[in-house]
Amino acid sequence: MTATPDQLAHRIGAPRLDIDPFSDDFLNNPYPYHEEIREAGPVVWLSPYGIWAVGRHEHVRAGLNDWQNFISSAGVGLANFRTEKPFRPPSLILEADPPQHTRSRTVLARILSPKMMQQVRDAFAEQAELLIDRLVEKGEIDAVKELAEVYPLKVFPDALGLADEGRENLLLYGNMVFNAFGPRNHIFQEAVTRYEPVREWIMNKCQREELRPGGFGDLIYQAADAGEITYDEAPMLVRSFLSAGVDTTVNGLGNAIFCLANHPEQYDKLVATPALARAAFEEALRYESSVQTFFRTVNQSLEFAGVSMQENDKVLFFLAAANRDPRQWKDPEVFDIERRPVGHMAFGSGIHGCVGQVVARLEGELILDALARKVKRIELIGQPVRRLNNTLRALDSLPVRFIPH
Ligand code: OVM
Repeated sequence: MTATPDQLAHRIGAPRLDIDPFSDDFLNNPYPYHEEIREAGPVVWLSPYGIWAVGRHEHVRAGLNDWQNFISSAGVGLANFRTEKPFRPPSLILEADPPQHTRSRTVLARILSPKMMQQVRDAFAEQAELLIDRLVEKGEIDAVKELAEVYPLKVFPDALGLADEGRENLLLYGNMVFNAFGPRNHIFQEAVTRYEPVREWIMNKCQREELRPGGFGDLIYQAADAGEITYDEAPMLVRSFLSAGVDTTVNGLGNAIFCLANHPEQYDKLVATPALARAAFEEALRYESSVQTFFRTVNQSLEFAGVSMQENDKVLFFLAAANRDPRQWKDPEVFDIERRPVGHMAFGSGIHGCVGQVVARLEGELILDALARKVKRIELIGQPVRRLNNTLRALDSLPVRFIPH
């Protein structure tokens, strides 16, 4: 985005920071930078990309709830689809505004409903039991490779109705999709290189023949049968499940176990009261948000928090910074599973708020509940290794020992 001197003059009212939110340094430890952005002002100009950054809870929430002014159809990454070619055909839900967004969302929200969660709950619970039993038996494990990646790759594709073969390709796809919301930096390039060989596999899995009748994927095609969406839209909405349904929960679980391993007194509370499983997962989402950021695009020139923004400006909303904003949370740097962090931004907010959050919460609850009942103590036995991603807070490895009751 190139701004004229005149446009830049408008921006003098806002603080400017020379921070690259997609640098290795930022992504390794974003929290000091989040604080800098929050404390500089409600809206900050990030000069390396010529974008706005919003890090305070009140303003992240307000921006995400104003879908008419902060639109998604021009992309929710750094690229502006009005002027740059999207790296893949835009999502019909994430990268869409009403009325298209509403039609897509209605179908996906019905499939991912609380009622549907009752139907899959027993199957999801059984897999959590089996997995944690197996890992307790093993003792020393990598909680990312053997737990956080394994569980979502089992239960979610099962519910979608995908065959077993090649499911690990979904990790490469999710990793690439979430990197593509950032710039074309080395992290993105490496993700694309790893994804390239599985591109055909992913696209093929969006076809009806690949999806077990009655599964979440087939239910999208049934919505097309009923005339709610077109047959062209159905595979694209299956693609949304494949894009957003795995890497998000993988990192939600990985981050939750990371938090509990680093805060043994909190894990003790969970063991004493396994019914805290759902609350513990929620607090981990606040404290280490899997999805750290999303962009919006300014539809028409406007004022936001006293700052003039121009049509087509990109605005980066820091969900994870909002989740540690001291204006919103008491002792935000304290991980406390009894906090009940209502209003956290980890699932976004407004019409684009995560449509799959009931699935994510179910997975989080069932894994943490099984852990609490079967594992007395989680010991870190090696250095956790980060996986840098332009959007996700992710781990590559988390070596732990599970001490059984
Ligand atoms: C989609 C999509 C992709 C990534 C994330 C997401 C968090 C949605 O393709 O619709 O939501």
